Amino acid sequence: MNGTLEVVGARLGRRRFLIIAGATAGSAILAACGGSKATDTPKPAATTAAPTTAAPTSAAASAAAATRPAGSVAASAVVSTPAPTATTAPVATAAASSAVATRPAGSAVASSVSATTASGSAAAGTTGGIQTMVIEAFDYGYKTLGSIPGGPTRVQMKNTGKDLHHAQFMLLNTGVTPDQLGAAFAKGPDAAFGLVTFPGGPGAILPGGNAEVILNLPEGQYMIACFIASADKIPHLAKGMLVPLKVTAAPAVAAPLPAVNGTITLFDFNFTMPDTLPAGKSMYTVANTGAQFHEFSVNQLPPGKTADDVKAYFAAPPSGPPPIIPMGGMNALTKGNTGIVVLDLTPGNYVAICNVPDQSKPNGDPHTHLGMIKGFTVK
Ligand SMILES: [Cu+2]
Repeated sequence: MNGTLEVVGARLGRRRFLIIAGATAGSAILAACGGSKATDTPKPAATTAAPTTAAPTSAAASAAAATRPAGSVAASAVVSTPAPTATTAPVATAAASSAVATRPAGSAVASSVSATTASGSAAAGTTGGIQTMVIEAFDYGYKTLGSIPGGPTRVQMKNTGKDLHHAQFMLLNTGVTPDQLGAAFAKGPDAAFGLVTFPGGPGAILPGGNAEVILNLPEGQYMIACFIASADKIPHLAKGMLVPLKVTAAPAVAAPLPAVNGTITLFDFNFTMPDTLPAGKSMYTVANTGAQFHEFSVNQLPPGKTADDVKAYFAAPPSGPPPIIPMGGMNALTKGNTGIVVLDLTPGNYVAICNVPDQSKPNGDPHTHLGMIKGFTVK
């Protein structure tokens, strides 16, 4: 078991790590710079063809833009005993059911998922006709639903831990089970990422923060993972932050997606986006048109720091904390996929970065080394 962890840690440890001073906790957080890794393995067309989010419509603009409540339905208790070989978390019997899926710290990635009850931490409801899925990320696991219907889903992640966390959704290729994916992760990212596609997810957010995205989830077996590593350089997914999510058939009539402020495009290797985003609540469609998978990580710059400082930091071996404050964003999207990032930013200077590794070669450098750092202003 330790050997398994060492393998995972060693693989991810090859990449650069960055130290982020937690604005809330005030303590240093060591986070993996390399967020994820993929091989060039062709994926079945069935799992790669469908974009996760259709073009937004303007019909539901006012309804969706104005509200962001937590799940409005209280979570009811679902008592489950730990399942030794569970491949899925307990199926929610109703939208109000919730589950906690974690593993003990130090357990192998491939070990089984135990599920116990949650109370109020995970809930489902609807907002503007779109269902809401609440994820609590803690040190080290997620409290969230084990099963949701497909279709447009507002995913709200709150970080109640002391570490930096995100929630990367992964859609398993047809026939791949969560246990198989867990076993692949134990061999390293290369083995695992050939088994999935990426539909996005809430980006990295500091302790106490919230990150939100809207994903149009097709039916299938998913897993949610945190690739960020702590000071011990072990990615959080090896500490319990790798949990299954079953997405069942979407309702016959899908809820309309909300209107957005615009589109942010990810490509090999940069971002096409406005130079200025509005302060306060805004929503952007994030589309990956590149060949590789990419993320849109939103980071505020501390006073006096510039995007060039961030570029200089990533261009050299990391020394000390990078001049960035993680503020959410959209986690990795496979080519052709889109999602909506929900932002609530204060005025200031920011950078969008992509920490996903270069997939054109084994153990490629993060895209931050290939130019995927773009400054923008919020006002
Ligand atoms: Cu990228």
